[in-house]
Amino acid sequence: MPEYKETNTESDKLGRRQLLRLGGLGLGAGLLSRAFGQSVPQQQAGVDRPATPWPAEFDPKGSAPPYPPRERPKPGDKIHVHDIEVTIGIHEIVPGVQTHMFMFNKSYPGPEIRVKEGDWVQVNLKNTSPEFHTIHWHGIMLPMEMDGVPLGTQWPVGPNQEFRYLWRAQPSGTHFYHCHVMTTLHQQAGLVGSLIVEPSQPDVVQKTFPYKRDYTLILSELDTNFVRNMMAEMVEMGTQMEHMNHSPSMMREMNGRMMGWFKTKEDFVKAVKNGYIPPYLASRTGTAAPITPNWFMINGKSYPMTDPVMIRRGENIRVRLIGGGVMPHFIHLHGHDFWHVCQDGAPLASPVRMNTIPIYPGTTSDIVIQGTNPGFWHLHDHSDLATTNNGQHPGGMMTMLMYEDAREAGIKWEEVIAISS
Ligand SMILES: [Cu+2]
Repeated sequence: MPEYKETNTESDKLGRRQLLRLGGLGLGAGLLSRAFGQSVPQQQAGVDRPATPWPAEFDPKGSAPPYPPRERPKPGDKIHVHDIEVTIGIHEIVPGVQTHMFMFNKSYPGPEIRVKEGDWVQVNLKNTSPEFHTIHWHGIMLPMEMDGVPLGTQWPVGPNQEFRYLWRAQPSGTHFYHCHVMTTLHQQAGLVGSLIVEPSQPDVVQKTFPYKRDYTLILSELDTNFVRNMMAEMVEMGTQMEHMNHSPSMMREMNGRMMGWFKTKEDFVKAVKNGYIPPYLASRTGTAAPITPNWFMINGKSYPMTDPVMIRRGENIRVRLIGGGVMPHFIHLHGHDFWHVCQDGAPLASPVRMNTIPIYPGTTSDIVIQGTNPGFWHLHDHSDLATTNNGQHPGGMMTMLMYEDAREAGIKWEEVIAISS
């Protein structure tokens, strides 16, 4: 059992004095110990200690960036270059349901970025949509100027503008990226993708549960009415601007400096006094309407169009779950328990055995599934709402864990795509 080092703080000294006084009243730990027939650890009054000591190897500096975050690449350092273009495209959720969305490289979710810890990553963002965007690197310890917060760390990237992001991939683990302009709207409208930083050497997960295959599952929702209205409003705005000016120069002039901002709080207060109407005082229209998702997706698809997760008997697989939407989800696996091994990219002090794991917006959880029970098993959000397609069961955030060798294991099973139940 690891021992705590004696500290010598003021509260500690006080605690000991108080304990001595209690002892004088005949309420010492020894008496309690005899009463319960076991030893009772001595608590120091006024000192908050966990009942179970933290691991001796615990390092409070463990949350610091592995590399100095403001360092820049040295000559000769290898830089991974990614070109990412934002456009408006059409995405099919299930057959018969297509919707206009923003897209990173014409794909929803955006392409997975997978690099090794310590690698340099340069992303050339090009915006050819008629809206403003940025990219926020969620979970990455980078220089502030690369964090992608519009009017916070950078001017938003306007139509036909470009921005170059450059950062070092750290820390290792499951992360993601998304647009940070009106985050809820733009992320919901398509601008989200996974970002996997692999450790430079096998991590504790790989050592404990050797695996060859890993899967990324981005969980998200979509209110098609809301996104349709937003897109229509935006396209209309673009059309109006074309009417105003038959050359693309007007669009070229639209840049981040045209968005609503003030230099100081005083400027803002003065402007309101002089008649400026902030958006929150304007009548409730468009973007202020409540969002009611009617589609729930894994990697942009709803059941039955979700991709299955494949496994074999005796195999470990790592599944990276990403809360890329605005609602919590409760991912449940049938027929198995799994190990929760990482949270927000970092390995847990000890894996946790469970069969249903909550995934909140903005969080990532890695789980390891072990191939111990051949068959075809449901893997889905346990909230009823999220297993519907436009209000109809079954659908939504649901897929299958499928054993490739189930038939060899003697399982008889007929594949059925259930559309209505
Ligand atoms: Cu955006």
